[in-house]
Amino acid sequence: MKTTFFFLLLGSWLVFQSASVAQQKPNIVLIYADDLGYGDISCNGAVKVQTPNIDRIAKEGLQFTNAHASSSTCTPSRYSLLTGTYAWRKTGTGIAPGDAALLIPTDRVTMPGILQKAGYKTGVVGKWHLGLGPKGGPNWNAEIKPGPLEIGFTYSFLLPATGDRVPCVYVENHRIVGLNPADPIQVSYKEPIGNEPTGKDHPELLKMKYSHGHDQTIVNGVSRIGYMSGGKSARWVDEEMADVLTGKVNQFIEASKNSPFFVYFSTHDIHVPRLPNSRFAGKSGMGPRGDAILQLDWCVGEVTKKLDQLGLTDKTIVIISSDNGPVVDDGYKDDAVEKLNGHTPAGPLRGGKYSAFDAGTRVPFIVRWPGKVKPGTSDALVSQVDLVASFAALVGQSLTKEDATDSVNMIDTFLGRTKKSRDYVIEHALNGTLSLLQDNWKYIEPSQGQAFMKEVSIETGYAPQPQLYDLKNDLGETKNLAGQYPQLVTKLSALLKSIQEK
Ligand code: NG6
Ligand code: CA
Repeated sequence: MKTTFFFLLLGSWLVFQSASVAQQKPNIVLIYADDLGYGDISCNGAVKVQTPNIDRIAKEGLQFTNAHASSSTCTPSRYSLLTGTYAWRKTGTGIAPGDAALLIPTDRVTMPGILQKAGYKTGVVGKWHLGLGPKGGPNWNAEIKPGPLEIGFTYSFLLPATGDRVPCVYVENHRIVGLNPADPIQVSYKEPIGNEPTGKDHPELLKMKYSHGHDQTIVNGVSRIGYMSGGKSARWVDEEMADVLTGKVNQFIEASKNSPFFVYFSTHDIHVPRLPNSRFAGKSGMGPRGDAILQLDWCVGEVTKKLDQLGLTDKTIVIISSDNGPVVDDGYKDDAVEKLNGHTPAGPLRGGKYSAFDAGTRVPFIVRWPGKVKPGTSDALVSQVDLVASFAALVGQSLTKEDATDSVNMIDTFLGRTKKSRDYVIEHALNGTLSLLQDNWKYIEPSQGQAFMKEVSIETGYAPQPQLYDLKNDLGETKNLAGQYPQLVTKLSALLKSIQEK
């Protein structure tokens, strides 16, 4: 009798234990938009364009006002996001060409690797832009590896680089999708390959003209960065991309619904070339850039609808963010400038994509976990580089001192249990300039470089002298207070230096 009672007690304790462990393993859906500015969504104040699906997640979740990507361009932000280390510590992690080798060493602890170890199915769908294959780049006609599957993902469906870079094909796990071996694909970033027309020589063949760069091989009526030939049956159709990627995300969720899963949905929107589906074309009144925002919002709606249908909403953390700030003309004549219609992609912030000013990295950041994360807003200073250590803590994985060295466990802040800020946040700009944010202060280190990028019409924030801004009273970084607070400049630049030398 006594023994039966003991085993009953033990049994219910075990059930309780496994239930609480299971609770610690929510699914994670990370929707990472491309070039989406702080002010590009209606829940952050946009009025010319509406994003009801993103707004719903914001309303049901926690909306951050001071969250940062690690860099104001894509490759370094993504490198930091997935490894928990600053990309600027490693050379060759700037905007990657489409034939770059895998940038993340396969022995590195990564976000998907940690989650995989904790029993998660881990998928990546969408823009990769972190290189593929061994030194020298991949053999596109054979097995393409190492890649995401070698750094912790169990499934991948990728645009190898970006929408505006060749090769314009999808890579699923180790293979190009739909490649006909009789029509092998060749890629070069050095010289023309094959005899396919380029935008430069045949502008009459273009359905969307380029404004700067982007004048090489024409695919689907759009000239790209880089040359490619062959692989005709495998080429993507830009107007179908959002549907294809969202479909793959939802298939992955469906197939993984019984185990905890992590999906990194790296959208193509709203990067150039902006060629949204005909369902969205012309709908925003702001040209393709606004239409691409509508399309992105639709993607968010489809994925969250899928979670609802499968009864997974309460068991799933949804995060929506962006890899860097906004740009209006990023190389194609797509009416984005002409039809901006008073819309402010950066909201109240100065600068944009590429820049050291805050619009470069301060991006939308929303966390929803019904019943666990209290809806509201948080003005805590946070960085995407901390998601690695924070997810590790969430799922009970330990990190050694050598792992994810720049990542700090901020899970309580991300889940809204506290509004505690990170001690400091570092931002990286296109030319390598670093800035340090601490409390209400922002220090931008001196650097050489043009103050204004004419082609994209963006203020960079580069200056030969140190800059110091009080973001609490001057969010738009208009008054350089470095001369007024020399001691603070010395302190913040010393802190930055010590972190650089770490
Ligand atoms: C720039 C491209 C720009 C974009 C960017 C990368 C030109 C002139 N400009 O070099 O169009 O592709 O790289 O964007 O080629 S990111 O979001 O992937 O960082
Ligand atoms: Ca980007």
